Amino acid sequence: MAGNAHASPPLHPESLRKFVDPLPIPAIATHTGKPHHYRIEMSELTVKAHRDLPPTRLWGFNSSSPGPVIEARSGESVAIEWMNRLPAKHLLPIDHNIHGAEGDKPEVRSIVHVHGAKVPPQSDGYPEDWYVPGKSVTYHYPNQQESATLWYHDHTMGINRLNIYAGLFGFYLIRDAHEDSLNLPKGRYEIPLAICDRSFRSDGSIDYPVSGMRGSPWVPEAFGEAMMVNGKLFPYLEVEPRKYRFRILNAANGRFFHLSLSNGQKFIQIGTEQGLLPAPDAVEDFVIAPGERIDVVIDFAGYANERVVLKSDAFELLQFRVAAKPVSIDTSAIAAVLRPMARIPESAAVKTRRIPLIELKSPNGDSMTMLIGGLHWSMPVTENPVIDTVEIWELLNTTEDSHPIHLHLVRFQILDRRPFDEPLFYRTRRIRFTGPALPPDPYEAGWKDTIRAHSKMITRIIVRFEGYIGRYVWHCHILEHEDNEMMRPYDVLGTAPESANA
Ligand SMILES: [Cu+2]
Repeated sequence: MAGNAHASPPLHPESLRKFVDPLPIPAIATHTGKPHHYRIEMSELTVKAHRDLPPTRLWGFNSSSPGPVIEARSGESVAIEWMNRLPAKHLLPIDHNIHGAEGDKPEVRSIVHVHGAKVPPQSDGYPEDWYVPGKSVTYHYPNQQESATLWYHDHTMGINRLNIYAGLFGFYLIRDAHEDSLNLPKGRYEIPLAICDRSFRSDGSIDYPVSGMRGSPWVPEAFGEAMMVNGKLFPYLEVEPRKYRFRILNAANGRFFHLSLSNGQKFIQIGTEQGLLPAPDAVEDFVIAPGERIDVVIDFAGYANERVVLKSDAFELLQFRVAAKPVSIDTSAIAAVLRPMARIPESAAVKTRRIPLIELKSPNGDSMTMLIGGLHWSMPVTENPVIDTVEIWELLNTTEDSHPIHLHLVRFQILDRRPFDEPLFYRTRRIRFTGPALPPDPYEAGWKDTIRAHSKMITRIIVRFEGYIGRYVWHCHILEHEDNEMMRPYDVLGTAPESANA
């Protein structure tokens, strides 16, 4: 259903000529003159999403969506002044029934979170710490963590899905000496790819779906038919027949991408969200959920003069045009050992929490909300690990959807996923497993910060809570779920609570 009765008709992306626009490569952010200090401004901008489409109004950072790439070094802190220079009126339909977006709240608000960053709580971008146009905050990022592919995005209570859909996201890369020593492809041979889906109208404007219920536009999922890579529809990239490193981010609100290459060639995976894998791994195809990142090398040597398309099932996303020969000899390497990773033994866990993911439906079967632990955002904190302890969290998914669950502050490892008898659990709260525990997918073998909790399965992760004490959040990264209560605060405590909180 169209958001506006007077709007121009929907655009059918298949009607557009493919691969006529070069892939935009986000600029590296430049500091203010003071080293390690950045000023990043959120504002409205106009882009050409495709050669044959009229200009599109979006929101972005420093006049770009995705925003500029923040490049940080491990162990060197960075300060960023995040300035809200957005207009007073929102680009997309707000649902004032959603908690945190009530009618007494200003329409346009923002707060930026760096996804995957280990930061003190006061710089994490707590969803309720939003501010209005004309204001800014300065956040401090210690970067006391290994090289990794992070990203920044809006996290405002109740309108996060709309702010990100409008374009408020970008890459934040942490590098370190160990990664440098590996001699991976770099410079013009290292390219970030932010993938998302959108709906457009033929006048070039973006369209966000609405429920059709007057006054309650929220929808449980927003999918578009137009696939954007770095802000373009069907772009192409000229490459040399040699190795390239791609940092792939799923920046979509709700779409899972199933990526592969049209020539059947394999990706060489070198990392997950939180850094390098122990060893490279050839992978023919993989699923990447909203919020997840995957770090891969594609070697175009042997494909000179060919066209190779990055696709997600039937959707064509990006065409690589491989040149006849490389400009110079490819001296980059993919080491057999990237970064050793010790498995956290289950015996190290001081506590196991089993947390159900639940969907509430209206009498006519429509999804009303999804909840973590059956609790709303405003209810008291229930997850309160003690700093420097290890816990196992069991995500018991009773819903029909796979939910990408993200914990702020920490990195974790996946133990396994195991199917259970959901109707029995619904009636009696008892667990009866219906199959064996399944190991993580091969491409999930590294440090993660976002994990797909599959339908009717218990997904187990093991986490060491380290870094800082204080209040953080964890949530589903399907943004329509997150905005409508599928997010909970959690506390990292300095010492164990007096009485057991079981
Ligand atoms: Cu979800």
